Amino acid sequence: MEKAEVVAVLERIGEMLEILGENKFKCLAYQNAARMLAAAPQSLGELVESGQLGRMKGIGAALEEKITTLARTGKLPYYDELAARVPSGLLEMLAIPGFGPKKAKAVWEELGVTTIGELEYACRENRLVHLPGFGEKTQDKVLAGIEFLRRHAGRVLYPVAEKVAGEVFPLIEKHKACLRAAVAGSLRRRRETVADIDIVAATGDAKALMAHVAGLSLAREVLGHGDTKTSIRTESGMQIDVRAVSDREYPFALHHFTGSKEHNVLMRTRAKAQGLKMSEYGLFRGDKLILCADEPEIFEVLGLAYIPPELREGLDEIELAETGDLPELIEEKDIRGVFHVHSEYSDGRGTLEELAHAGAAAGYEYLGVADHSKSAAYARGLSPERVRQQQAELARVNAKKLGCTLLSGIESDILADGSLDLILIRWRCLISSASVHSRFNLSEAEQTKRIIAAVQTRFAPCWGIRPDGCYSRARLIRSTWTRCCRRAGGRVVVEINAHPQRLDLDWSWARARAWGLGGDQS
Ligand code: DGT
Ligand code: CA
Repeated sequence: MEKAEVVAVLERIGEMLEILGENKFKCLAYQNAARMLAAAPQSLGELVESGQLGRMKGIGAALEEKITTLARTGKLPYYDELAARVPSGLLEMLAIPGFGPKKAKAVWEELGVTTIGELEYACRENRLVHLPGFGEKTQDKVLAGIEFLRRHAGRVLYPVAEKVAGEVFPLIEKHKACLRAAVAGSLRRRRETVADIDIVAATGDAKALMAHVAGLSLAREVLGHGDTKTSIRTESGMQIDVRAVSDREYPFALHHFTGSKEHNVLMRTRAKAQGLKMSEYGLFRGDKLILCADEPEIFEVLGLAYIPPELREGLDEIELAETGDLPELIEEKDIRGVFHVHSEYSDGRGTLEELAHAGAAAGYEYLGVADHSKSAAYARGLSPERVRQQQAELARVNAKKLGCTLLSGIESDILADGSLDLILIRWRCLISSASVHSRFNLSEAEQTKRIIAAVQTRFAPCWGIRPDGCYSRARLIRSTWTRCCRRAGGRVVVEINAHPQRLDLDWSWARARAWGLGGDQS
C-alpha cells in the first residue's frame, strides 16, 4: 500500500472512532499518526523496514504494528471491524464542507440519520435546529454543503435541472435558425433526478444553430461541437446536449431522445411487428419514410394512444395505450389541498394563520395541519393538551374565512409495538397520519410486524410510513407491502412523498395494477 493510502486509512479510523464515540485521545492518536506519516520525508517502505516508524513521535507500538500490517498486506482487520459498525453514509457525510465526525455522530444518534439524503431531508424538516451544538445557521450550512456536493456528483434533482433548462432553452428556441425545439430526455419525462439536459431542435441551418449553442455566454465549457450535436457545460455544472435535426426528422428525434431507452425498445419492437422500422431518423416501411408531423402522429401510426412522456418508462404503457387505458396524469390544477403540513406548534415554521394565508395563495381549498405527536420529542411533538389548544386556535383562524380551511390532524408516532402515540379520534382530528420516527434499528421482521400492526389501527386513516424508506428501516418487499394494503382493506390512504433522497414510496408502486393487484387495493 502507498503512503498516501495508509494516511487515508488512518484518518478514516480516527473519524470512525469519533463517530462511535470513542475516547478523544484515541481518535487524536490516529489523526496525529496520519499527519506525522504524511509529513515524513521517507517512503513508507523505508520507515517500516528501518524501524524508524516506531521511533516517530506519537506512534506507539500498537500504531506501528497497524501501519506495518497495512504497508505489507494492504489490509487491516481493525479497519474492517470499525467499517462494519459505522454506516457508510455517515462517512460520505464527512465530505460535506464543515460537517465533521461529531456532527455525524449527533445526527446518527439523535435522529437515526445514516445517509446524505436522509440528512438533507432532516434539514428540510427543520430537525437539526434542535440538536445540541447545531442551530439554524448550521442547518442552512449543511444544506448548502449537500447541494454543493450534489452538484459535483453526477445527478441533480428535477427542479435544479428544470431551472437550468429554463435559462438555456429560450436562447436556443428563439434563434432565427431554429424552427421548433423541445427539451427531451429524463427532464421531459420528469424523472426525480436528471443527469444531463437533452434538447432537440429542428432547423434548416444546423451549422448556424450549433455555432450559436457553442457560443452561448452561459456555456462555461464546450464539451463537443459538431454539425448535428453540440454539448456544453453551464456555470452550474450541468451538461446540455443539443441535437440539430431536419424538420421532417424532428418528431422522431424528439421521441427517441425523450426515451426512456426501455420505452424506445418497446416502441421499436412494436414497429417491427407491424413490418416497420423505427429509429431516431424516422419510421420506415422498407426505405420509405412514413411522414409524421408531430409525436402524436407517430403513436397513431403504431395504433397507440398518445403516451405522455411521464409514462414512457418501459413498463406497461404500450399495452395501456393500445387498449386506451392509460391513466390520466394529475396536473397541478387538480390539487385541491394538502393533508399533511406542520406548523410552529411542532417543527414547522408558520403560524396557523400564516398557513391559512399561504394555502389560499396557493389556491388550496383546505390544508391539513398534522403536527408531530408527543413521542417525537426532537420535533417538539404535541401533547394532548397542546392538540386541544391548537384545535381552538384553528377554529378561530377558520372563523376569519381566509379562503382556505384548516383541518385538524396529527402525525402520530408509531410506537415500538405498532400502537399509536395518540388515539386520534379522541381528539377529534379529521385527518391523521402515522409515521415511524424512532427505534429505527429494529430487525426487518420486527419493523415490518410493527408497521403492519400500525396499519391495522382503526384510528389512523392516513399512512405516513415510507415502506421502502430510510426512516422505517422496514424495507418492505412488495409482497409485504401488498399484504399491508390488503389487510387494511382500502381504509388506509398512503402518503407518497416520493422524495428520491428519502427513499419514499417509489411512484411506480402506486400503480398497483402494474404488479398484479386489483384496482381496489391501489
Ligand atoms: P439521464 O440523462 O440519465 O437523466 O436519462 P436520459 O433518459 O435523459 O438518458 P440520456 O441522456 O442518456 O439519453 C436520452 C435518451 O436517448 C434516452 O432516454 C433514450 C435515448 N437513448 C440513449 N441511448 C440509447 C440507446 O442506447 N438505445 C435507445 N433505444 N435509446 C437510447
Ligand atoms: Ca439526459
